[in-house]
Amino acid sequence: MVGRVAIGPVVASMLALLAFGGCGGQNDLGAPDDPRASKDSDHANTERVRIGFLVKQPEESWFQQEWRFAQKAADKYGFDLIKIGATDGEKVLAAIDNLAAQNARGFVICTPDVRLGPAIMAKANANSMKVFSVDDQFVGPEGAFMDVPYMGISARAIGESVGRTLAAEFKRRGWPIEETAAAGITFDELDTAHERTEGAIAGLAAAGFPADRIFTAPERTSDTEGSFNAAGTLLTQHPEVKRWLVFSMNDEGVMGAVRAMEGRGFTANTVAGVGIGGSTCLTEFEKATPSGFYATCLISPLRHGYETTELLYKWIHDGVVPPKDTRTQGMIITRENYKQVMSEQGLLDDPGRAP
Ligand code: FCA
Repeated sequence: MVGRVAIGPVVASMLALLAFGGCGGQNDLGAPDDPRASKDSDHANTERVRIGFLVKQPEESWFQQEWRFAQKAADKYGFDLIKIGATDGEKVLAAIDNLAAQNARGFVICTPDVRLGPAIMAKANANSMKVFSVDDQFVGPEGAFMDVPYMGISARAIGESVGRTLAAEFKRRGWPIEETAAAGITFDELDTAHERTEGAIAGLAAAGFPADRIFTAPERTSDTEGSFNAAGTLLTQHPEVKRWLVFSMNDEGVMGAVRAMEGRGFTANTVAGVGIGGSTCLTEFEKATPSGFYATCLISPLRHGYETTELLYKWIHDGVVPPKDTRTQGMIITRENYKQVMSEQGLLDDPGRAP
């Protein structure tokens, strides 16, 4: 279902981008930047706007892609974009101070810890900055999501499409169930991650894959190394499994598990992993010989990078309040079709796509 309905909104957003194209510069007044300039809203239309974009894992391709598309919005509308890798709470708060000193009017953020939400908002409000949260949603002191504009993926539906894809691959390959299990590398402290892997489990189950053949292992960090370690534990616990289906919260989570399985002699014939992302997995798809990384659910760094920054800019510059909660969709891609789909989605339009 995700695959079928995904094209619409993404194409629509790209058409919207085209429709806006060519009118860049209307707000580029070319005034020299003065860090001492007033942040008074009366001045909103006479200063060049400066916006931050903070990400929790600057080494991850997904976040580099978000930055790349955010820069496109900055270039189009003529504002300054300040990209900051903020990998822990201390760095986030220091980055906000730094942005305030540079007279930035707001920032987009994927926070390294969703529970920093109240501290981030307190500091932003003290500096009259507007905030747009992306990917990971702020959690307030009572554990509820905070009322801050947010764009995230449709985590549950995307997870379900991963589960269905794994189940279909299991059937297509004719693997005997008694030799097969599914490995889910989980990161339950983050809601969007929990929803993705729970969705994958539900998708597998809905397609008839037995629940008692699904094993999960928590990763300590949501990167390839964290997943590699979590999968190592799982493999030690289940030496009887001869064929693995793999899912996780992102491409890194699947890739780490696939690497751990390769280290124990598993190959593309005995592992089928389906990620979520579409950036990190490219090296897998580009390999001459297929690996156990079979597919991914492509999500949109274009929307998460460009649109969030554009909405924040319009909020700051034009007073247009952004939508509170936007969930983007995904579509399954494999090494067979990724080039075509990604170029249709405007994701392969620059050489060196992961800057
Ligand atoms: C989270 C994950 C990233 C990416 C993003 C959309 O922030 O950590 O890998 O999947 O959601």
